[in-house]
Amino acid sequence: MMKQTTTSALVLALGATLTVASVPAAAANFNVTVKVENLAPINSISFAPLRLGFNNGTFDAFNIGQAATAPIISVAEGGSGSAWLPAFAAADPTATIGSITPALLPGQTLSSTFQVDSSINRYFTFASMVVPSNDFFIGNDSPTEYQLFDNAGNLQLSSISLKANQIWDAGSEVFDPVAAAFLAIGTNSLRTPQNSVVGFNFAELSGFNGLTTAPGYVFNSGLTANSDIYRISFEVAAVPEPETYAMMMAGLGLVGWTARRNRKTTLAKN
Ligand SMILES: [Ca+2]
Ligand SMILES: [Ca+2]
Repeated sequence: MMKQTTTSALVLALGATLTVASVPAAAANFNVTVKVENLAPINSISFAPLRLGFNNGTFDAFNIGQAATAPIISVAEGGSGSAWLPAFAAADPTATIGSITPALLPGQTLSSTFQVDSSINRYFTFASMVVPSNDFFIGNDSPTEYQLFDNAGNLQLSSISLKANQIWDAGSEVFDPVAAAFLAIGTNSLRTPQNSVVGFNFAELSGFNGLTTAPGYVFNSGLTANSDIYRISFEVAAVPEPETYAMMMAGLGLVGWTARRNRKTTLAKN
């Protein structure tokens, strides 16, 4: 951040010519703006903050048909990702990992920008709790399902769209409104182990119909298998690379030398 501030000041001081040089044609680093939209019907599901990572395609937090791991349970049962985020960082230390907060109610949109080296972090992995629920979430089962950047490092995927039939039940906590997150009557810390496996399930959400949510709306699922529920969109902008800083520093030196020479010339004339 400090470096960027200094560079911006340099660019301003040096003027338009060097500003052009600050956008290399073959930049490997991007500022990626991620926009998330809750497309579910009014009064239907909301989403906890999105947990995400631009990565090398090796972190895999869950598998369909298998018991949920602690990392994916930390997303599915509480929304925090308190085990998912550190497990991701441990498995893939060079990944860019973060969150888009706060929760996303039906019809709402949020966005956030992340700096990504597209030459090493070509894949996008995400997870978010679906609420109200006991243990429902959205996320990619295969870590290589969404390749954002091609082998040359250029963006090749502009958005990910999800439908209701892509909602997961972690299989870790039984359905129970009084132990569900996001309901006025629910105590999220309560849980009864389900001892099942991860599988698709959106139908069970209608069991919460008619109950008041924490933000105050009365829940009505309104979902069918093909209902649009969520969209993640990507936009990229180049970030100045180290060589660019070097060019600008060299440019500054040149300006200084020119200024000194002009001053000497002026002094000589006087
Ligand atoms: Ca998997
Ligand atoms: Ca469950």
